[in-house]
Amino acid sequence: MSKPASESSAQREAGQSRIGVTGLAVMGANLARNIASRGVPIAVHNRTTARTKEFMEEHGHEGAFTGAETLEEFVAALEKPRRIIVMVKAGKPVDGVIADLTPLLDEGDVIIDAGNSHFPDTVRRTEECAAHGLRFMGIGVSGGEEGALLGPSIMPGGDPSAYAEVEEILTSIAAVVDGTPCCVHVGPGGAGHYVKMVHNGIEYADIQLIAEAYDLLTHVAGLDAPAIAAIFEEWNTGDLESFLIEITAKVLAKTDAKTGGPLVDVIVDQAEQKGTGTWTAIDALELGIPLTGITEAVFARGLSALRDERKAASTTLGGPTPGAGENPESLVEDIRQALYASKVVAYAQGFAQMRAASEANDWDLDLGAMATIWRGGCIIRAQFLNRIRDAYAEHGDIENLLMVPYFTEAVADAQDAWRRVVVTATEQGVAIPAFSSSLSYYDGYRRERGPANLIQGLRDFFGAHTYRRTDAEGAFHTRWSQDGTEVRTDG
Ligand code: NBP
Repeated sequence: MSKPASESSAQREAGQSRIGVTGLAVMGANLARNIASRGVPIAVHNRTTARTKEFMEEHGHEGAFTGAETLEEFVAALEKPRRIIVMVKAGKPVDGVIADLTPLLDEGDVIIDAGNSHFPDTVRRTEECAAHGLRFMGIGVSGGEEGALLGPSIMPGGDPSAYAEVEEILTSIAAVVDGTPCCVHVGPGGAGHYVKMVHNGIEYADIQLIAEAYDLLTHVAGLDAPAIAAIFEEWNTGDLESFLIEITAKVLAKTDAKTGGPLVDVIVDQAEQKGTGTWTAIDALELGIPLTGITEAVFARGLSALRDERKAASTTLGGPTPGAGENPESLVEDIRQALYASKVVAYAQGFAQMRAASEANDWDLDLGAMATIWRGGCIIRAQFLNRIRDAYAEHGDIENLLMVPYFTEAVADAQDAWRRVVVTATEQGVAIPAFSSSLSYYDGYRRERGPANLIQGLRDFFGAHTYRRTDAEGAFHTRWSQDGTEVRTDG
């Protein structure tokens, strides 16, 4: 893996590095080390030179690195056409780096933004770079700092010719599951960052569902953190097996050195967020796609943040009279099934959103491939994704994963338990927004005829918005406040 120092020095010629990374905070540094570990000569740069020097001192011996103090040196170190990975803080810093690089680059060079950029920014940057003859890629990288170093899930979007030039490097550094690298060209323009956004949104839903299960196991089943840790460890051996369930067991099992009690009991119950869940929810609203799991997860974090208000409300707003205790054993199994069914819904919604976005943007997303590259390296990696990959392999284009026999049956099997959990939580006054909204989505989705006929009637009453009839073509309006007769308005 590591190259001897003498070989590193031999690579420090101008124009020799196959790729460059600018931005050497935790993600950029680890990505650069991962690339170097594959024997790829690489140039590294950071705005603050001290960080580059520190990086070279600590890791320069690990591979064929060229540490550049200035952007000019950095660009000069790269072979042509140049390929530059930008791994700086998302937002304005990315535009700043692109602006600084542009005059130093030649036509056909490639700029790759590997940070968590919002996909409309990627679309804009693609056009701006193209105006200067530069090729641009926006790639999603998931897996945190460890993933970046040891093998992330990579979601590259953008210019296909640029991808062809970096494919070998990217697939070599990605996580590998069953011999398949967790990296595939997602689509043009902002497609890579879009898919990364939905990945993060699904991560929000997964985490919220786990938190709701923990809340129920604590406040309805009456279990303490170590007991719940053991339950999650057990759950991680079945259908729920995943990185997030695995680390939930570890977090719950951790003893606090200061108090001697569970660490989780002394962590402040205010969830923070960096915005990708909100982006996913806003995009779903704009697409008109029901995305209850992820959106409720974002709202739940917002509610958690109102700590002072919640403190005041806890002594003012009454809850239900405590009912008879549940049989803990059957409750634990019910919660497991409710968690699984709600998870199926969250993924079904996320994949339906990607399908809609693919159609709206002409991205031609291969959703089975997305499930495939999320099986390893990323935060939502899970056995479950094999089921989704298999579903796409077998059925091709899928409107909603709930309609695939495996998931149809899984949810049907779990639904009695799921309903009992929602009822029990409601009776006991425990908030389960993701569990209950997922069940409502399921019940709404499986209805041939819902109550929106009344919504249309009301809209026509107060705003003459018209309605369609079940027994005739066309748009109709009733003269509600006049003679009560119906008129056809479209012909
Ligand atoms: P940060 O997001 O903390 O950004 C720090 C880096 O940005 C430093 O190299 C800093 O240079 C550079 N930078 C800033 Br701030 N403003 C700059 C500017 N105007 N011009 C040039 N450079 C600038 O780093 P990170 O946590 O390594 O994340 C990098 C990207 O990867 C982000 O988009 C992040 O959302 C994404 N990401 C992070 C994770 C994770 O687990 N942390 C996971 C997946 C994706 P300086 O040293 O001179 O201040």
